[in-house]
Amino acid sequence: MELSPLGWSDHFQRQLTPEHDTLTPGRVAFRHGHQATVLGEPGELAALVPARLAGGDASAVAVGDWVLLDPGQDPPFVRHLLDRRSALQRKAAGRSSDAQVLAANVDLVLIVTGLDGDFSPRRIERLATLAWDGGATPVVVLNKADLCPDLPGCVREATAAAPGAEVLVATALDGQGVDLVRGLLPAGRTGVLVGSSGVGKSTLINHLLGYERQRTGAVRADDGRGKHVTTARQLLPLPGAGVLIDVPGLREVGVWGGDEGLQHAFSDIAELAAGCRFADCGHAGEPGCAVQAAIAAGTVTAARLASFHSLRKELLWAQTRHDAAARAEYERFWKQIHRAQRQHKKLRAREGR
Ligand SMILES: Nc1nc2c(ncn2[C@@H]2O[C@H](COP(=O)(O)OP(=O)(O)O)[C@@H](O)[C@H]2O)c(=O)[nH]1
Ligand SMILES: [Mg+2]
Ligand SMILES: [Zn+2]
Repeated sequence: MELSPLGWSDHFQRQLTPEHDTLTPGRVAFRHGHQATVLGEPGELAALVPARLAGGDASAVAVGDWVLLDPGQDPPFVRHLLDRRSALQRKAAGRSSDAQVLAANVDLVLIVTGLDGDFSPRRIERLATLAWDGGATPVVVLNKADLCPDLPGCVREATAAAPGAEVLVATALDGQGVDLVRGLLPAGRTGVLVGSSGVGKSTLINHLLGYERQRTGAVRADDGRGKHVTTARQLLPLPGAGVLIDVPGLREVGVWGGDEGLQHAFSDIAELAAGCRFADCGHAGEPGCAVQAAIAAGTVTAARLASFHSLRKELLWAQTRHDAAARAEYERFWKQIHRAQRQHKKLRAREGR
């Protein structure tokens, strides 16, 4: 198996030193605890992951990682985890402030939504924030177009929810739109599929692979969701194209990371904010707010601004757990909101409203 179609690049080559001469690079296609499936020049290998790389946090081996294997051992042993060039990460479950890597070294995050009731611009915003934050580019895939009564309306909403992202329309059931997805993933590129269960990810994957690799779930008539068909996170090389990482059933996903992802995912609001009268405008009712003006003019929805505020709050909160500077920023954020609310009230009182 050649490495470059799998995503091997200078970024990884540069990390090799002479002491690594006896080791073999490979890409992690699957991991369960200490066991991993690694794709490399010899083909597909079952490898062992040592305890220090087998935890649940960002320092552990994740699907999509490049590792160096010791082929002298049986089974081959993972010796090194090479530095990632990007990663789709979410906040780890529970009270922990750690990140969990869903997919490593990804170019594109394909946000798949079904147009049969699953469609939610708010979820698209959340996933786009994670994508930008991880150094990847989001792409929105609107699937089940056959079931959508207002396709142009949904495309418009999705486009507004993810500025800078391509929006594709597909009916994976009969293969429509599959070529558009394949076109985004030439050899060497990596895409990760995310979305709720039942939106058609496995159907799309089967088309891209050209055979029925994955079971697909029938939709329950009562709630429009797919039956629970559990599969694990895994990396799949596409014939004649790049690789795809499947992250099944991602319903709850906590944002994690810095502010850049959010600024990118809400670039329209960030740009408008430059025109607000106050440099630290919280867009919460201050006078001369360009964002509120855009809402009044109908170019930005109030729901989108609310989503921006709540993701920002969530992000800052996650950061406060391990970072005093972020805690100060969090407090500043709330002070600003409260000040804006007070100003707003005063203004209204003065205007006799
Ligand atoms: N009507 C319609 N159904 C689809 C489409 N794509 C997938 N489905 C169906 O939706 C259900 C869930 O699909 P599946 O690929 O298992 O979703 P996953 O959970 O995201 O992997 C299956 O019954 C599919 O046949 C589509 O474009 N249109
Ligand atoms: Mg599936
Ligand atoms: Zn403002």
